[in-house]
Amino acid sequence: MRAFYLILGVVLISIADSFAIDQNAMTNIYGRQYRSLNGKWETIIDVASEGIGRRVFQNRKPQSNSEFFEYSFDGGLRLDVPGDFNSQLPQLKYFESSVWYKKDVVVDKQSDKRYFIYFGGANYITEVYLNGELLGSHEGGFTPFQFEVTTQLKHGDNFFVVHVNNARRLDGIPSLRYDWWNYGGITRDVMLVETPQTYIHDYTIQLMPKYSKEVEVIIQLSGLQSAGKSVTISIPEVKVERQIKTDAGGQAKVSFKANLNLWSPDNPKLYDVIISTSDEKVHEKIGFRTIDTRGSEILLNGKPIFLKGINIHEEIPMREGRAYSESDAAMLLREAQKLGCNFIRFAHVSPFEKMVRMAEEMGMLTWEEIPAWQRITFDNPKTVSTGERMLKAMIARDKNRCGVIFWSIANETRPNIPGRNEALISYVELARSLDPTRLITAAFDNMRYNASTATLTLNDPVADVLDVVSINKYFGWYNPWPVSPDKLKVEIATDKPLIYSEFGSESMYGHDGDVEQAHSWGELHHEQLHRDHLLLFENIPNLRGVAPWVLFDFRSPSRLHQYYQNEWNRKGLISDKGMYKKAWYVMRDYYQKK
Ligand code: GCB
Repeated sequence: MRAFYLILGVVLISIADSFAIDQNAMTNIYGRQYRSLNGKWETIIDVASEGIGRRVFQNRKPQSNSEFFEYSFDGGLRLDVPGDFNSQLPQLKYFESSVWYKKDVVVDKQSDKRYFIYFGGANYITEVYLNGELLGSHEGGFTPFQFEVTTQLKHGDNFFVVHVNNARRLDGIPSLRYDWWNYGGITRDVMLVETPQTYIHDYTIQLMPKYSKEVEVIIQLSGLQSAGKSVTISIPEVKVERQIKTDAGGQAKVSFKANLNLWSPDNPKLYDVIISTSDEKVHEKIGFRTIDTRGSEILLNGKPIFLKGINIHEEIPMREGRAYSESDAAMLLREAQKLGCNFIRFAHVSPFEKMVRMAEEMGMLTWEEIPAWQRITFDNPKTVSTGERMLKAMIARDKNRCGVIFWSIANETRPNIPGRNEALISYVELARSLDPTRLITAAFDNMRYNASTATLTLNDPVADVLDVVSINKYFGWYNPWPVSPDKLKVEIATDKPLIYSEFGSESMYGHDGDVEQAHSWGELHHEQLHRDHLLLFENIPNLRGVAPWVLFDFRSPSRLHQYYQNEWNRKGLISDKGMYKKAWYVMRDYYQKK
């Protein structure tokens, strides 16, 4: 009897475990058996968030003459998914509240399968309902999530209702203020995923850190049969095939040496990797490289590298909407390529998965960030754990992308924000424990200028624990040059690699202005400012990468100059209409010579 309860206990614990795992998104969604739920969804715009009280998610219809419901999706606005709602209708441009989405789905349900609804991303708080019942909720605009629907899904007719609210929140990440458009809604792909009863939930396949030829593989199954199951990993091109058995927790680990042609910007080689069990086969293109630091060098596959970078927002300026499709990714990434970049800082988020994959195929090294932008309420434990979840989800989704070399834990947060140092240091530790194969960084703007020595320094406990320190400084724009650029010394984290992760100024394409006047919003001043920074860069011994702010002019409601800005941040090297500004040529020439 005791043995029976013991076994029952183990079974219950593993069910609970697998349930917990399943709420985190499975890896490599595009390699799964799924049905896209993209397309038109019926919607209700709900400015005052009345829909919860009215139980809109039940989608009820009157059954008697006296019955009525003060809501209905029928005959209403239909919005595109994926796609932010703000850019789909002029009236929604400034909308920051609730939208209800509904989709009818007919399912041929198989009794030997499990089913999940998967969201690539929705901004900012999302509640998902199936056939009138709440499945769960998710906070955060830029990371994927899923809910298992195996028991709730019916054979035949079903309806999903999704409530997305993009109101700014003091306790959110980002918080109330940030310098980009708050595009809300179901902004990324949605799919209904079908898996076997025990399925391959997650796997990590990467070269071990430090210049090494050892590939480490960790595979996690989910389901009642996940213990003691055989799993095979193979890379046919290099004749690797290993069969391993999962442990009691459904995890299998193996490492092996392989003669791999390493991925790099000049050689973006990816291999077809296959993970399989008796029930399932998942394919993915994976590349192998190592990224390390040695003193102030960044080493890619053991060799020093300089990062010729650019900052990119997840926005298509010509459409004035959030980027989400392969053609959007191709447009943005090709422009980075034309500029001569080998490196992209995805600011300030983890962008949609197809963009990260395409960047890797093109040989771009990339930086992903959680949107911990400037003032975050780090003294609120709820906010700190939201950031942790974002970091985990970002790493979980893209840990097999060799192109991603940096996880960034924050942008321009200040040490005097209560709780900030403890929270960020804990994020660094968390990121390292989850992923030892990448470098951890953050961008700082709290540098001090010492006039007597003409030196810029940084004193920040968070910088001390990073692999690579990154600085954002707008000399010639927010701060006048304190001395001429060639006289300025930068002594920041001198024993580590330093990245100049933002610099720039605003200009209107086609308007020359006065080279001396920032307030002329002219291209001549913008161009000269970039030239001046190139002089400064020559003096920074540990500089290992630069990234101008920013590739395209982008929309931001906090830009209030009615003539030159009119809700646009004009720091793009390329205008909102796609025209190259003079500063673009300065950077293109610099990158060609580097
Ligand atoms: C920054 C921020 C970035 C802004 C930029 C600006 O330091 O990191 O998000 O858009 O400056 O233009 O002020």
